Amino acid sequence: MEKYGYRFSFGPWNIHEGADPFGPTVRPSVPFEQKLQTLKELGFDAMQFHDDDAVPDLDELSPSQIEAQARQMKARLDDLGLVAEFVAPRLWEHPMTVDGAFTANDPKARAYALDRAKKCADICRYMGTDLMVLWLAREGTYLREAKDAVQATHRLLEAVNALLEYDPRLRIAIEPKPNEPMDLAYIPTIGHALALGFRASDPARVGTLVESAHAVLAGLDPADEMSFALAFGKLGSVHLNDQNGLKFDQDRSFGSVDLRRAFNQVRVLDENRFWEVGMVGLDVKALRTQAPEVATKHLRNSLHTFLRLIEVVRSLDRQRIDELRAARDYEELDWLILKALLGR
Ligand code: GLO
Ligand code: MG
Repeated sequence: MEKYGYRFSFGPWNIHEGADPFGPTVRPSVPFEQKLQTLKELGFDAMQFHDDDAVPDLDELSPSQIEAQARQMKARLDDLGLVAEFVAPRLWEHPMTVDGAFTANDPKARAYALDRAKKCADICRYMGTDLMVLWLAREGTYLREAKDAVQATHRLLEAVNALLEYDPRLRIAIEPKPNEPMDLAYIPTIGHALALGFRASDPARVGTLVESAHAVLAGLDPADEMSFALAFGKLGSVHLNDQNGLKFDQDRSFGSVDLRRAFNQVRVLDENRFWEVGMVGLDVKALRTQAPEVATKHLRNSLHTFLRLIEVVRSLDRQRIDELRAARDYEELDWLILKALLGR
């Protein structure tokens, strides 16, 4: 398979049991080892990890036990010729993080969050990656008056700085999302994430991760969000997927809802040589109604849609596009793009 220099990843959560807020799981859990095999078979290069995907129940383990398990996972990846793209602290499921992690009002909850994130930094190191993704899932509130948003912003900055100081080689990519699980999220867009990063103690080590669906949920265009981060050299990774309007986070297969929106993400990434910068993560989930035997096809579809769109992007007549821009003939430019997407 020609991958045009790109490397691709997904996380264990992208082979999913299909539970939603109103119903139980509909597919059996797939053992991690089988997910790794699927990743390999589908032609992906890297696995994304939550800290406890790599080291289950890490809250119960000693530092040396954490190290041993993380190194064991790294060895398993090595065997298969795979790598870990990043490790993300799962700061949204523990009882201590019910009201937020770094922005909780309770100092004990904040201390737990920082301690857990430091363990995650250790796991990153043992797993051979310098990248930590911070999806700030519960950093927000359901009730605006329940937290001080200015103070919360300072607390997020302090947490980022504490992690940068804890591990001088660590890089952080902040993954913003405007809602879900929280109603009112404090870092809803790439602009917010970038602003926080620029104020950090070592801004060069703080970037962002754009997820397509999260941009759409914020009423923004993912390609523009990526462009904004790319303009500052701050796009560390992407979570490509798709989203059918302003609803719950759907994690639909890349390009399956709005092919032109997908095309523009690929175009922006390719025009900016993203293959030299980071990996292409596919944060997609199979539809709830899919039977287990076919519930990995969303990963295949997303990867192949990306690759086909690379071909479309690279086939564009750049000179013609420049002429049409200069002539302000946008209808003709529109037609050029549509013809490319339609295949003739
Ligand atoms: C959920 C997020 C989630 C994160 C993952 C890595 O909406 O997109 O999938 O990307 O947990 O932190
Ligand atoms: Mg994501």
